Amino acid sequence: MSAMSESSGARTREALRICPLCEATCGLSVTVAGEGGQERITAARGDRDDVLSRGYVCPKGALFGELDGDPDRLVRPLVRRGGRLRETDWEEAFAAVAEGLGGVLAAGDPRAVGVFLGNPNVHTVAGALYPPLLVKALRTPNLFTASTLDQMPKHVSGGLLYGDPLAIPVPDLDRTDHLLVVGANPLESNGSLCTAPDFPGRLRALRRRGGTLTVIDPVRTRTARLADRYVAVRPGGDAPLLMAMVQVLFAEGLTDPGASGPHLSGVEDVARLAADFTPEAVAGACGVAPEEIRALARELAAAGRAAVYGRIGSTAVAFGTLTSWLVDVLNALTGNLDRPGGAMFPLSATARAPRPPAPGRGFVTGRRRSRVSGHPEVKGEFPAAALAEEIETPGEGRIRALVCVAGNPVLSAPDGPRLERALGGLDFMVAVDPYLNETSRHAHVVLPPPRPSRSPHFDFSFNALAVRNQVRYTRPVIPPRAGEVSEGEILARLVLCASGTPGADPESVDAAVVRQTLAAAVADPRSPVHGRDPAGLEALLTGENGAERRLDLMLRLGPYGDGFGADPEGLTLAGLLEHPHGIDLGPLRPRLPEVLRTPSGTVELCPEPIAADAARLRRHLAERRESPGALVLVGRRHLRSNNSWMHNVPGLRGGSNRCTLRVHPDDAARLGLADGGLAEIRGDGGAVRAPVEVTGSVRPGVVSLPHGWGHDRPGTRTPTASADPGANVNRLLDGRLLDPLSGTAVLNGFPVEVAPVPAPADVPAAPAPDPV
Ligand SMILES: Nc1nc2c(c(=O)[nH]1)N[C@H]1C(S)=C(S)[C@@H](COP(=O)(O)OP(=O)(O)OC[C@H]3O[C@@H](n4cnc5c(=O)[nH]c(N)nc54)[C@H](O)[C@@H]3O)O[C@H]1N2
Ligand SMILES: Nc1nc2c(c(=O)[nH]1)N[C@H]1C(S)=C(S)[C@@H](COP(=O)(O)OP(=O)(O)OC[C@H]3O[C@@H](n4cnc5c(=O)[nH]c(N)nc54)[C@H](O)[C@@H]3O)O[C@H]1N2
Ligand code: SF4
Ligand SMILES: [Mo]
Repeated sequence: MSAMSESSGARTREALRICPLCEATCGLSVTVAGEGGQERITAARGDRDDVLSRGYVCPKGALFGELDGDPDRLVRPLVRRGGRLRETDWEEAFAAVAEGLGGVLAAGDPRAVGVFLGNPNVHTVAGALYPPLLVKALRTPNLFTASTLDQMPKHVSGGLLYGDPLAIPVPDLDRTDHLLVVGANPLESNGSLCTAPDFPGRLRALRRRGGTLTVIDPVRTRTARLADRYVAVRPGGDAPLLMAMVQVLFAEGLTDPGASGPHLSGVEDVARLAADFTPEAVAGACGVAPEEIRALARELAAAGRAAVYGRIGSTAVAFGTLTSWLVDVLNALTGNLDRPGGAMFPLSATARAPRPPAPGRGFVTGRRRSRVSGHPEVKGEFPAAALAEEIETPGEGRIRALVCVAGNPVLSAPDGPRLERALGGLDFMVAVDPYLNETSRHAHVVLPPPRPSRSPHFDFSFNALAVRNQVRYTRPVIPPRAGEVSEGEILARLVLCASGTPGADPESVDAAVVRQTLAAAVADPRSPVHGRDPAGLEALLTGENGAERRLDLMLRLGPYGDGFGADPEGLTLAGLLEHPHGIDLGPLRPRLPEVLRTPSGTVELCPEPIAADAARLRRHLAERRESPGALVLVGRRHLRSNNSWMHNVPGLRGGSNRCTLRVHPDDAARLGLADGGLAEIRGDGGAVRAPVEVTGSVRPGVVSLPHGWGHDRPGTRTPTASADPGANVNRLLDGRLLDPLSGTAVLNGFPVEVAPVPAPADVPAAPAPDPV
């Protein structure tokens, strides 16, 4: 796996590392130069032998070394003393956490500690293994994550349909004949909730084999330009549009659930629910002509194997849960749910081993309510948009301390300025983050994880969303420096602080999980280790540290595992390490009814909360007023970036990767906006300014502004990002617009007003003094 060479006098070696920078999880082959503590990555290429990515790499992955080696990354912890953050050693930093967190916890109200978990947690080993333990140890109801800025609607719809919020079908990209994309731009994002390295190549392959691609998006994106049919929907118009497609399928007798039919219940209820959403009734709201809606439905029904796939433009919208549900309903009604070439459930190597189908407890939300606005809990979380008010609003149960792991909510969540004020007023905040940025600058302690090259990689989340079952693991490419603390250890030590035992051995956190898991497994008659001695099994685990032993445990008890000898051919960590390019576990296979955990044991196609939300949609359509000239804003992503944290890497800046406001020429002319001029954008939450880019790619009435910008705050240490800070789009929001079923912020399709900012030369000069 790692070959040494001496070229031009410099000592280099090659090593493998799964790319952690987006959901595609490409295998990289990296060149490591230097020696000892000075080793660094000097090049990154696609690993041609990787079982999933087969050599693919995107421009971002190719710059893995530059990102990894960013000199502005923190290498030592920071502790606030006398109002200022200063570098210190790990012992002092953890002591400060124990004191700060301990002080708040000592008052006896677990609600006083909030937790925010950001997106990179799904890209790290530590982020998968420790945050659940941290939340449990804190016993706090105040958990907030990036999910309520993103895919929470998909969890709710999966929870209601299948009884398991983690049951998310993915399009079987390589075998489908027809892909209908709703609000996703994989040519920029590289795919999401669908792990598929070289997504663009897979779309081209679909077209080469005679398949068709349809894209529904208010913006004619690079993905849309590949499509056979492009539908310029009004932002937020997908719920009525897809509802009308369902209506057409029933009205024209085009439904045929196929092999999944026997597992569906509530089909007739869906027919009744959709009956009055005719294409004519929704055309105004979604901005799509009735004939085009009928064509979309007919093409979907006529395609041999088809998949409907929705992403952020279908989730972070006002009817996000309803739209996410409709995506799966369309797949089910056309016989494409759970069939090859349709939308399928991957089976990852660390998932629970399949069990005979059995009714489950189903999925409920609202077991608790948030203190200030009464938002229902969803999957144990409250809306990220409600974090600021939970800190700011006085009274019992107020959040006084925050643990923020891999999150930058000041930029990524609505109403950043309010959140900044709130964070500034906390009694204690600890951030686990490699950067001193807009959010971590408010912390009392910042704990930086090692660079990705010095961290292990396993895709606990994305293997369960991949278009092919496979498993890969990479150990740190470069051994940790002396005194460097792995992110696993950082988080384990936070768990210990939360448990009131800050001095305990961090490995004891993993050992406790291993013991608990084994105790449950040996007591379970369906487990391959039923009746065995747990201490004997624990002794069989391999791995260099607690995190690796937990991975070994999950692999061995998982669907492909060796069951501790029950299947000698099965997976173990040791076996996986012998396959540095990964192990292919085959194409996706049908999994109904085994995935189902609903009370009825069926796919409950028309759950009550969804029916109630359809009534909200009906009211929304009835009350809708056309106001000429009204503008709504949508987001966008750029290939060489990722959310808020890659703007400090010079190689990933410039070109079209800019924070500009894209405006249709008609709107630009009407509003007096010039290409390259400055615009002021106003929303309910505030105003920002950005340069205008006039382009016919956006639908009239729609403007597009990317998120993750706004690096103009004082006290950060990201000089490259701050040199050209861009505007924080989320300042435009006041945090009140949410999809009510999931608590997800409406980040797409919210109203704004746009006006030109006169260039200095255009400002009328002050009247000249009277010539006397
Ligand atoms: N208007 C608008 N807002 C949006 C979106 C949108 O489309 N429009 N998209 C939303 C979406 S989909 C998401 S997922 C969120 C993301 O929201 P966040 O998760 O809050 O933001 P990120 O920019 O992903 O930054 C996460 C933080 O993790 C740090 N980090 C990077 N690598 C690591 C690591 O290995 N370990 C640790 N501990 N930290 C690390 C970074 O420095 C950064 O501070 O933003 C959301 N916000
Ligand atoms: N390069 C890069 N890759 C990324 C990220 C990144 O920031 N940069 N972020 C990662 C993350 S955290 C995520 S969640 C994924 C997101 O992955 P994607 O969802 O594929 O990301 P976007 O490129 O934002 O595409 C969303 C599309 O939805 C469209 N849209 C907006 N509103 C609506 C609407 O109402 N209806 C419809 N039909 N479409 C609408 C937008 O115009 C946009 O083209 O990307 C991931 N990958
Ligand atoms: S597509 Fe994503 S995972 Fe693959 S190289 Fe690019 S950033 Fe890395
Ligand atoms: Mo996301």
